[in-house]
Amino acid sequence: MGNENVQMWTELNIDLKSHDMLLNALGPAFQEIYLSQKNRPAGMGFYDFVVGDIHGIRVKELREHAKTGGKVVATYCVFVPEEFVWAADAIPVGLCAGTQFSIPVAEEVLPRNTCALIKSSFGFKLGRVCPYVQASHLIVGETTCDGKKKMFEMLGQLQPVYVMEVPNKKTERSRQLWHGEVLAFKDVIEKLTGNKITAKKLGQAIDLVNRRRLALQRLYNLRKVRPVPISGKDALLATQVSFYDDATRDTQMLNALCDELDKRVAAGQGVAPKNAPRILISGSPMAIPNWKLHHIIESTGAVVVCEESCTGTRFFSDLVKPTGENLDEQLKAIADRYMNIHCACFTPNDERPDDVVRLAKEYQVDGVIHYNLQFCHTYANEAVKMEKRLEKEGIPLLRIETDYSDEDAGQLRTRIEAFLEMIKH
Ligand code: BJ8
Repeated sequence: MGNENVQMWTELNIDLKSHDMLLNALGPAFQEIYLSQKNRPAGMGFYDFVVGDIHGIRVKELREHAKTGGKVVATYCVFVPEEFVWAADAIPVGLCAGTQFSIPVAEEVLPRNTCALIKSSFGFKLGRVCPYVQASHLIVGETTCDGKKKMFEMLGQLQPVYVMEVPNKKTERSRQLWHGEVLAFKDVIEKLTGNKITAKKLGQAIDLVNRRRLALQRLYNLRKVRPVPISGKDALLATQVSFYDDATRDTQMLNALCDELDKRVAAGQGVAPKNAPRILISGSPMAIPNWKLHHIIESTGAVVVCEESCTGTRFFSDLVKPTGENLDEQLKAIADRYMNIHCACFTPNDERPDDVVRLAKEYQVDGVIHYNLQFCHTYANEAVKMEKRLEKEGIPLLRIETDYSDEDAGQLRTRIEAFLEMIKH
């Protein structure tokens, strides 16, 4: 198995030496952050296995797909409508970009004052340490934030990249632009794969992705219970894995995990005491292996019960409305669903604070931690609005700005402990 993987990575032009260092760092971190947790659901065994073989079996599946002429389409943002990729018999993969490891090499090219997510993703390509990037036939970017769209220009010099234009406003004109972009994306995928996207195939893909969204909704609904039956870290991991696992298998595993959590709830069994402070995290996405904030919060005795982020509710809250097998209606339903993602890249974006207030109530939270990656101006600016809005609602908020390094871990812990002390009733 080991040798087979090495051969596969060599064929993918991976820098084996750096790659070894990356995997060797991941193992102990996962052990400390995840495997040391007590009272975990047995269903998390699947996710532990996935992380344990993070660049093995799934990459092999992608390669086998490619050997039979199938295509792999990599994405960085939840705006890219994966339904078209599945409908053309290609496989979408949400790329990670959550590690400090790939940042130094990226900083040789990108400005240092770029957010960690952008630097990490670019560094994966430059350093040739990510087999998912290497196995992709097309990377799909988007014009969400300035840092990303300029990085995609540089990435395009190293690998085929297509960029979708995401509007900045939510006006009718913007919706029309987005509708046109969705149509154009369908054409791009048809051209890449040589497969026509029919209404039947698209209907099946809509159903496939909706089922996974429903399974994630089910998992999150279980987190509303007190005591909460699963840790925030574990729920985050299950969500992160959904970005690149096979959608059918992922849905099955999520539902199996939820079946187990149902039993825990019925027995009143939780991962933290009933009175443990419940925290909602709102802000930038957390890609694998970015577990830093959850780990700090949960090792202070609090529990994260919800993430209002693209590795949280923004990923799955809305379904694509099933419309039957009419291609025009399906395209509209897809475009409408994706325009409803309340990313900070929109102006204005008043729906996001509304979402946070609603979620804070639904998940019975004691406080919100607003998380933004350093140098991410859109989320940093929205933090100001969020603070005012939550103050009005009487919901305590702590603003955190950080990156992927561990340098500020002690300082963050102190601030979080003080916040928890303040919100204790
Ligand atoms: S829909 S949140 S996944 S863009 S943190 S790279 S915004 S400077 S990640 Fe995002 Fe799509 Fe929006 Fe979601 Fe830029 Fe900010 Fe970095 Fe960001």
